[in-house]
Amino acid sequence: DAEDLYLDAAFDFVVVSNRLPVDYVVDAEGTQGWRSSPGGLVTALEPVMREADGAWVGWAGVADREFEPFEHDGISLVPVPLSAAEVEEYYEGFSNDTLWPLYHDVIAPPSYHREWWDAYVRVNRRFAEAAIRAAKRDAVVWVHDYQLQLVPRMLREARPDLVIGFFDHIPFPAYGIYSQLPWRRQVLDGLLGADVIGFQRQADAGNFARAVRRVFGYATRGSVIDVPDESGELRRVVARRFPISIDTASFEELAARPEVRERARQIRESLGNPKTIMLGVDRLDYTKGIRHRLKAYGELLREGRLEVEDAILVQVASPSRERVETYRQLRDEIELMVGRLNGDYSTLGHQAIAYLHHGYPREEMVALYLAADVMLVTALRDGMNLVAKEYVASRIDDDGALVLSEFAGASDELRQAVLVNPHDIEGLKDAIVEAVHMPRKEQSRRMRALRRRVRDNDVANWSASYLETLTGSGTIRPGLSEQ
Ligand code: GDG
Repeated sequence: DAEDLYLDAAFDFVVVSNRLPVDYVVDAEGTQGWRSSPGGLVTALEPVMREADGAWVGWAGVADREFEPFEHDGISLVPVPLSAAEVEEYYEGFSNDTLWPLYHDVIAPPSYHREWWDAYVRVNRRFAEAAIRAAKRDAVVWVHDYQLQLVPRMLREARPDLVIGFFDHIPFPAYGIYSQLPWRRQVLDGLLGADVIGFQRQADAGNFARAVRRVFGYATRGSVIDVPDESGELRRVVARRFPISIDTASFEELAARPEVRERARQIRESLGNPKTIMLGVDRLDYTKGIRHRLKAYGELLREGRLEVEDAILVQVASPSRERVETYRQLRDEIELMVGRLNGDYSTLGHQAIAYLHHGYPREEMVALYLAADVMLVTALRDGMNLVAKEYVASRIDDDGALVLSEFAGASDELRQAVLVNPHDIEGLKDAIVEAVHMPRKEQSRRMRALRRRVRDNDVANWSASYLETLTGSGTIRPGLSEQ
């Protein structure tokens, strides 16, 4: 009964993402609780959530556990349960071993398994149902990322009253690659249930529109796609770029704190105050181009264009998706390379690479950004790459140099970085050397322009501009779709 759908609905604004912005923690005494996992998305959406009576639907990160909806830090959270088998098939399998490699231009071979697809459909339905129960009549529902591409269509079918948004955080590949997906039709159809489909780059939106033309033959005009409903009537779907960003002010604030600056000085000192500290910060993922970076750095040492007495590479590789085989292999390869390079080039007094397979608190990350003269972002494919923006935002003294892959979405905006094609190892080496020797004046000219960019487009601008396109205004108002 349609009215039943609204029975426990309480919210005008519902965000749906694979993970809730909290972690479940049990301390030494066995006390259970929730800890915020601060990310850009929460920061951006928190104010909207509070103002608009919002809720967040997502998995709590613990398999085989059911949690009741609860409130944390003033945000209503609606947990969606996943079984251990679903985590394996929907999350590690279809999301991270099918879609992730496929959408990143098959840097690693995607695996296609029909059982994984079945689990993906089932879990997407569960997320959709949770959102349907949470959303008031005419509410705005904003679905995030590649794990939940079927949710927009499921929402529309059950609840045509809703305003439905989707944002894709990762690239959308060219049709020649996308067309490998055995379920290419269903996924496109799932996305087309949304009113607005947001992408990081114009290129992603273009790839999506082309796929829609090829698979369905629908007409597209610029960012508008005309999607016929069952009665043949055309519904207008917008697919365009909304480049995501960071909470710039909070990075600037951290970078100005005396204790963070002191920590940056300590880091430099503990590394022996070298002339140049180079830094890489990535989840340990094959899309990030860590191998290419290490290869280029090793050759520069071999050729004597860099010396371990003057330079060190600090590589933070935060643990990621460790139950997926490709990621285990990658870790072995990277650690073999690091071991070889250190064996070949380190001296008793000077290390070639400081390799850290850890996650760090935000303050420590900013201290590292402040300590680094050169930041290396060499992704082979990356939706945006927030690390590049965080480095820039933290450089409040307008110095330092950013080497940035043109295959990261961030390169559309951060034009004053030293842009590289990481596949071109000679070019990458030249870019690193250029960044290392960049005169202070030029660093400052470039960094000022880069910083202006991340200040002008911070994450609050991003969400406001998305929601404005979705709702016709920046705020969520009840009864919107009736207007
Ligand atoms: C996906 C897309 C897109 C990393 N290690 C630590 C740590 N981090 C933080 C970074 C940054 C975030 O994680 C990583 O964001 P990225 O954008 O660089 O990359 P993905 O994780 O692949 O994110 C990407 C993004 O979604 C947003 O749409 O830009 O393209 O792939 O914020 O700082 N943070 C802390 N300790 C760590 O050790 N505190």
